Amino acid sequence: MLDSTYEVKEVTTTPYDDQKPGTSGLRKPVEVFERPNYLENFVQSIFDVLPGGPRGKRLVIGGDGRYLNRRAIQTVIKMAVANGVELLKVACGGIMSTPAVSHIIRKYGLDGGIILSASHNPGGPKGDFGIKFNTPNGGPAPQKVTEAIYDRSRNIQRYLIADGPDLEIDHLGTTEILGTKIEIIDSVRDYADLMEELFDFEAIRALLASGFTMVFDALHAVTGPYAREIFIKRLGAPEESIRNAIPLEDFGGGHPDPNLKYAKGLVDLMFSDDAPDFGAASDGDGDRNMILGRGFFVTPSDSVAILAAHAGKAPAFRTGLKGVARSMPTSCALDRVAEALGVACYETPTGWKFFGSLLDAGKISICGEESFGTGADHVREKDGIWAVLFWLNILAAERCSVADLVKAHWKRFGRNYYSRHDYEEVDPEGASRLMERLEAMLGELPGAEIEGLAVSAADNFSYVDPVDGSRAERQGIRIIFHEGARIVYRLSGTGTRGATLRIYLERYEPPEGELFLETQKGLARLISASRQLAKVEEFTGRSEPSVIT
Ligand code: VG1
Ligand code: CO
Repeated sequence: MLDSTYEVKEVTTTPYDDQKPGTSGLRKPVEVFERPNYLENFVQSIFDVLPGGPRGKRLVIGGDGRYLNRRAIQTVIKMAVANGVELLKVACGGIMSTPAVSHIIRKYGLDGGIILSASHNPGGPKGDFGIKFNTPNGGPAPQKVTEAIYDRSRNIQRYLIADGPDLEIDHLGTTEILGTKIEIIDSVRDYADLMEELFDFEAIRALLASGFTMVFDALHAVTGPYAREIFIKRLGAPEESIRNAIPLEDFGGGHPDPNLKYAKGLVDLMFSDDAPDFGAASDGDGDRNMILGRGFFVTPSDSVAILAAHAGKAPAFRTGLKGVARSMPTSCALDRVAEALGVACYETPTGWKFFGSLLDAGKISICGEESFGTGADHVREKDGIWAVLFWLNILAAERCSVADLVKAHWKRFGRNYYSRHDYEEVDPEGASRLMERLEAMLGELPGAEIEGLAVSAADNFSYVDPVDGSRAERQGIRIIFHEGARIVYRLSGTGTRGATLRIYLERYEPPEGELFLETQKGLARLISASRQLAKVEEFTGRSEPSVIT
């Protein structure tokens, strides 16, 4: 009991007007979070909108280890104490992946969790920071909750904090301050145990013992300790199978974003003569994954489709899938698998929060996004290590190469050529004008031809949640061509500097067609149509995207 050293203070504050959560929580440059009371205002806003208030609630807090993580955790602990929270589980060292937080909320029946992360955005004093609230189902707060937090943040007048020394968070143990129980918990064990229930660890162990080689790159972000426990300790992979496994406050200076540009070290290795059989990486907070074979990149849209097609090989899905879902810009490869399996395929707006209600209602088992996010009903977040284990489980059953598995999939279902072109940090005004112009053109597009491609439909995607009827409007402009080709335009909701325009390109090639073109070649006509139609160069000043995946 440390009561006498802490004193509850009520601090008068003034609201900020920019605390609107985006696709995945509140994400801003570190310097913004360092403004007086910026973090405190947002945390108090979260507490204030908890149903019935914060008193007596049971919560968990963890983060991705980036700069500001440790300081912010101390603030949250002291505010939780002052607000009468009954129990706060704190990740040891402050480090816990997003899917692991989701699991802890569910396993211990908590009232929610706070995740300190800006996910794939760079870290360090000049990088980004973020904070996100997850609800009792373990998932990101749905829109009505994030809106309530935002409203509260614009009116906040005071917050409560227990003044006193920082708490030691690097060793497991329990302590109590002013009636709040604080438990420093192992970040890894519960999660690793869950994975062992879902997948055939024995088969994966046998695969790894048979000479099959793998490299997992944690990009100096949160998954390092998880990868060590699971791949090395529990599955017997040799030490050199994990890279960049120590979490660093600035992720070693890189973007902790597992894609072809930012995970370059791994990509170069996988395309070299020394490539192992399997390569994978995860992002800052451990919810994304990139899968590679020797000399082969698996697009995330194909990945989720392939996982669904082979789901029965994992113990978790032995009895089949209830249904599947993908975000709207994700390719339709998954739809074809769903059709073959005879299950429903839902199309949701971008962002994991929309999958939550489908998962809770038991309508889907597996879901995914084109942005390297794949997940299932075991938690309510996308899950990087889970996806890697799922792939290993399938490869252990099939005993073939990654490339052969993907090619066999295309030969059965056809191939959805797919790519995303990002124009990062462009002028926000130009980007909005580009979108407005497209929106104004929607009515006249059907029937028109662009680069010889005939438009069959055009809209700005809106979504009605089939479970609770809530609506999300204007989630991305879709231009649909005959024979299943699509261009989608969206502005990012996670960027913190300028605007990011994302253009998603997709074209379907049937099994008997030309399946093995290089992706950008396979999409060449569509790429040029996408730039021409939206006058991308005129509005953004860029002739080429900054990231192609
Ligand atoms: C991006 C991705 C989206 C993902 C979101 C959060 O959002 O496109 O698919 O859900 O990041 O991912 P946007 O609005 O920038 O396109 V993460 O790894 O922050 O949790
Ligand atoms: Co992430």
